[in-house]
Amino acid sequence: MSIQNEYLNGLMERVVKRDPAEPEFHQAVREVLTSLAPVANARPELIREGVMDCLVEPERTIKFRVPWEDDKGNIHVNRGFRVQFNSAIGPYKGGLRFHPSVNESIIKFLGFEQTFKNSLTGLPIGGGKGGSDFDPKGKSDAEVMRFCQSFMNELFKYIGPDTDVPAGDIGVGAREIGYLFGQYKRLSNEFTGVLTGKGLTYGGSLARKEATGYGLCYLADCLLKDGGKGFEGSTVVISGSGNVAIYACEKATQLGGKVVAMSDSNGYVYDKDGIDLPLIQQIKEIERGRIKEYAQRKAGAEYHEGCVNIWNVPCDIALPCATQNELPLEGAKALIQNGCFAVVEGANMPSTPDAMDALQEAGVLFAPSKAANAGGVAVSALEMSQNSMRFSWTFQEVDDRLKTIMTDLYHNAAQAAERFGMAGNLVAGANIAGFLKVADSMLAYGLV
Ligand code: NDP
Ligand code: 2IT
Repeated sequence: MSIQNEYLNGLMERVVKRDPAEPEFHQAVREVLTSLAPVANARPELIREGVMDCLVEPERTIKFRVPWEDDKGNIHVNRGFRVQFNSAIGPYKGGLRFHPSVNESIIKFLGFEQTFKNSLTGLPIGGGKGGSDFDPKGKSDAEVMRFCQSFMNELFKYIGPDTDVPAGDIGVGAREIGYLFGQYKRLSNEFTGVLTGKGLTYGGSLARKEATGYGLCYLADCLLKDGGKGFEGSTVVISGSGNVAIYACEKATQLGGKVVAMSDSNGYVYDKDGIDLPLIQQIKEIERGRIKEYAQRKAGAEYHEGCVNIWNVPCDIALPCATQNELPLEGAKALIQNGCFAVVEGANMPSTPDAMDALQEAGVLFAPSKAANAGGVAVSALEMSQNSMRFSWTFQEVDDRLKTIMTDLYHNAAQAAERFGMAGNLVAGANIAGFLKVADSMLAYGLV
């Protein structure tokens, strides 16, 4: 669909021309500007006052070299990034991704999306993202530690508990956050809530580890109920087997769903009896192994090479929880053909634009990532609050807040879509609701 506002169309062209080699960033911006056209048509001051132009340009991009030494004494040089996208409603907040595919386009798309997602949580957090093309896979703990320390030696100059608060994302979990936090503490001589996703012994929040996956299912539950469906008795397929996928599997199962397939970047496992989550956790969280080992250890389970074929597994509910553009048009068609009635995005931007269009046109209940996976960053913001208070809430307290946040978020996005004549379109609703709070703050500041 083209952008139904002439100015925004021109802006989109300028974004592409300015950074032609950033396809993921263009994809994220095009989706948002398409949704925002009716808002810009109704409120021309947003264009006149420069809000739209500022929205698509990061406040600051930091790019740095990260030299580190492997266990054999060889020196490697990776590239580090932090994109501080928008601080209109709070300190920059967003994860760090360590994956060989990381480049400026990917970090910019993630930082851009984060701005709207964080606004949707209703909490005071701006948008940012960072990472490196470092691959933690196959590295020893000592190598990961040296890399994280070198990364933080540079990053620490630009972050702070009231400035920019990073967290985890792909390839950055509890181990990496520990090394990063330890180095920040050492360099700054301060113990502050500068990172979230910390270990429970040094300022982490209960339920942060579970938050993205749980929040995803809480939002899915609202969407399913509105559509006259539910997890109870449903067959569920979840791509990925990392932090988001594992806790989505746990909550979907608790809510009465049967998860029959999970994946990693090499392939997927199908278990008709329902995924044995403790076995997945043993393989992925403890042994840092590959998902194919599941089929070797679990009677009756099958392993199939090629992660994208997971969408051919018949299911009622699909939860893509691995990475961007992992659900292409062919996958969407297979889901539709097999009677899937809901797709709820756990990963950031997992559906390609044509897949998203096909799912929505077919009447599949669809929740986009910036709404559906906001539970992780929401509990990160609760971790910041607890750190500031030097106090911690119980698991139940955090989980209850998470549930309320996801329920409110769902209704706000649904109402925003309705208000602008797009009832039932959560993609547009999430973009609009996330945008309005940021935009009104930017207007209040004047041109800065
Ligand atoms: P993890 O590193 O814990 O897990 C990532 C999972 O995705 C792994 O199973 C990985 O497989 C798989 N994966 C990664 N790249 C690809 C690829 N190119 N193709 C297929 N599978 C792939 O990361 P998270 O679970 O934290 O993150 C998953 C997604 O959720 C990301 O999009 C992230 O941005 C998003 N997200 C994460 C949040 C969080 O709190 N952690 C919050 C909100 C969103 P393999 O082991 O083979 O690489
Ligand atoms: O994409 C995301 O929202 C995250 N990776 C979590 C960010 C955070 O600051 O907790």
